[in-house]
Amino acid sequence: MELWFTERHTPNVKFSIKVDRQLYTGQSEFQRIDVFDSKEFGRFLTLDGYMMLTEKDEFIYHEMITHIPMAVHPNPKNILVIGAGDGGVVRELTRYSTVESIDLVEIDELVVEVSKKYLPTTACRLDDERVHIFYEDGVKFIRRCENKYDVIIVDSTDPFGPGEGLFTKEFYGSCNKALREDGIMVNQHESPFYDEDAAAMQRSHKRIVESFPISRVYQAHIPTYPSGHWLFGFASKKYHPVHDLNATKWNMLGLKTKYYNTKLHTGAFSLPNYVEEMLRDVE
Ligand code: AG3
Repeated sequence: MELWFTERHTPNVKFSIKVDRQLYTGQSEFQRIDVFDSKEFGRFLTLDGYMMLTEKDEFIYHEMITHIPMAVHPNPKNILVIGAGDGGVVRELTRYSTVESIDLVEIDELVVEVSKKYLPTTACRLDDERVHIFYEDGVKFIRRCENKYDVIIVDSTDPFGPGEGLFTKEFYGSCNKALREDGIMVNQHESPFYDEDAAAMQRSHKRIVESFPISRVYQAHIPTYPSGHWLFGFASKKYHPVHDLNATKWNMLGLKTKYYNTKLHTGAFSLPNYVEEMLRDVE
């Protein structure tokens, strides 16, 4: 018997991974949570049937969403992470000894529990004493924050279901207010490739451009997400993602990364023409 996980990437395209074993399935108040094991990608986590991470390629996503803002901000001490209950972003953040506090706001406590149990390679630093976990809707949490954070990382699901609010104008406005005057926000920005994802990515970019003085988009290839071509948003009040990168300083930290490096940092902001055009259309 063959067992396969399939995510529909468009009405006409499916992506499948052969499954060895299903390790967990459960329904929380918010979503269906599954963990599978596979030969090709190791363990992987899906929410409502959408791929969140696999052990094989999560390093690309987590390093790119974390180290880009951390290398640009000259002194990031107070960090807010929204979503990210799998612990991947926190794992990368805790590697910086200069970070003083990490507030993790995850709407679904069960995602954290399941990740701790079945995904020890990502959920391995959630017990760090600098980490404070709040089980709450990020949209509501951030309304109460003002001038508090140096970096905000929005590690959301797609813009429907529990993560929908994390793509709204109101939310980006709250992020701006929650950041200090030189703060940076980075978010998971969908893909430019398939029509529906591209439309979501344009909507999101438009709202961020309206909410921040500096807003650029960068890319990475993530094999298990739709089309494999994925974008992140970099929004900031003061720092430019490329001109304000202090590569020497970051390299002096001596962090060993598998994907991110400071040359790739600069390159990641150079986008294909069709993507630049889509962004320009909404700027
Ligand atoms: N965040 C979800 C990225 C979107 C994936 N979309 C999809 N498969 N349709 C990933 C969380 C990792 N910490």
